[in-house]
Amino acid sequence: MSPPTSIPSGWINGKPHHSTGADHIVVNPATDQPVATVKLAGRGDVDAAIASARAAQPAWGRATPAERAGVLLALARALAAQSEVLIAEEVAHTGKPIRLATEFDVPGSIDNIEFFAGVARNLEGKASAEYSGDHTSSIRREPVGVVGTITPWNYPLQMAVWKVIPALAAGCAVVLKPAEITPLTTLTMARIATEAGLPDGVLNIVVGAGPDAGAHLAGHPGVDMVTFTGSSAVGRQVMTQAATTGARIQLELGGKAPFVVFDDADLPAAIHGAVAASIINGGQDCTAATRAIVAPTLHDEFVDGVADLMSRVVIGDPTDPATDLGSLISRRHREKVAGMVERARAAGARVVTGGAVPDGRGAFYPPTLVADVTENSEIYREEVFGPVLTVSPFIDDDDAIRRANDTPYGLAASAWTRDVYRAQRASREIHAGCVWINDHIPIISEMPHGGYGASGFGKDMSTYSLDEYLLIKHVMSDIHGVAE
Ligand code: TXE
Repeated sequence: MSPPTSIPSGWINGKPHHSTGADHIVVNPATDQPVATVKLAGRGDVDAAIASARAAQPAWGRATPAERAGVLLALARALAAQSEVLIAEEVAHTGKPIRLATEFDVPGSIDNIEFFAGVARNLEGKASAEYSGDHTSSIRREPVGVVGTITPWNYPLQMAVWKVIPALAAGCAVVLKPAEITPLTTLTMARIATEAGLPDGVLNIVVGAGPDAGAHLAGHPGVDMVTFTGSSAVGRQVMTQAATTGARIQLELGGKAPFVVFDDADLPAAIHGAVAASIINGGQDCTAATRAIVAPTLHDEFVDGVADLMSRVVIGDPTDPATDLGSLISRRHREKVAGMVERARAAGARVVTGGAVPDGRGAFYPPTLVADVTENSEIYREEVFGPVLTVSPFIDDDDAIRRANDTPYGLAASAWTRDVYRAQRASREIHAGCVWINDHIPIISEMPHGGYGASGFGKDMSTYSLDEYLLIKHVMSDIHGVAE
């Protein structure tokens, strides 16, 4: 076997950057084979990336919105032209199905960039208004400055795009630390951005370990804002690190999305939706359906339908376009998922389908349905982040809403009903940043994504996201000219 390709430790000031840190092997979790080695970036490399961003930001911030939009459009076109490379890399370091990378990760990223290229030209401030007889007031929108971004491994390219692109559209410069286990597509995006005309230093990447490079970035005085997607536990640490400098923060943390099926729901649609939304990306999606909460009259039929459909999911080689479910991100993560299912079983829950770790290569894990779960059990309360759905009956509509909200998380939820009043009630009373009605999972660049409660705060995507990266300045002018 030939040694894995050596990749740079980052992209700094428009060039590949090589550190002298420890070797890290990037593994294809579906084959257990190494795909690349990288020398991990450390604190000095983060310092260099921040210095590069600080030097580049003022000129980028002064570029006209049309100039910034032009570069973003060029980047979108260049990514589209090189999408085959991005798809192959995304599949190789995550083990996700190529169909998902082809239909969602890469085109979704490109669409998001095109959206923000348009939004970049709509930096709305208030025009002049006179609230005092002697002054005229106006609002300027200004870039926050240098943004430090830390992203996870589940959607490496999309998570980078969601954070980086609105920041660039606003005139910020960025230092991005991807999860070190999935660095390939972020490095490729940075290279393509430079080739597409993004000025050197406006986007910098450092591939380093979380507690080292990540923590240093989050607490660095040269960073004006920290954005993070990842676990709630690390999100809290990042908040503490950012608090040492007073940087602005935006956090997208985990979820435990309820999937509420009322007794008038279109049951086949709900069954299909539950399976699709619980296995998407191997369930390693913070909005994935995790807790089916089902009307007692439909519960048994729902369990049978979901179990049947789960047993027909095509699991295997991620590079095969027929595959629905690839591997999980790592064998270590699979141990976590399998451990939670085993502990649920030991505590008396019923594993209706799935729940067995397959032999052989790769971190594969089957679609798994767990019934008869108690409300205080680990599997019902904690984020599993695997293709695992629990199902429990509710008593009445009040109980359904109570159960949906019985979690510290609040990222996403869905309600399945044909009754417009039930749908209205669910959309008002479920405490989450997104409530789908008769669907679960779709997202669009124009609409915000972000959580309530333990799922974090601030938004990705949409014009709300652009606002995160902009400061508001009040300019107040005396209208009398030179004072007498
Ligand atoms: O996430 P981490 P992990 C959840 C999911 C998963 C669990 C653990 O439940 O099972 O989190 O995954 C960087 N200072 N989500 O351990 O550690 C790290 O290098 C600064 C939900 O992989 O939160 C990576 O770049 N940074 C989530 C990023 O944080 C640190 C997606 C995320 O990794 C750091 C992923 C530190 N001290 C996992 N420690 C979602 N919301 O979609 C780590 N990092």
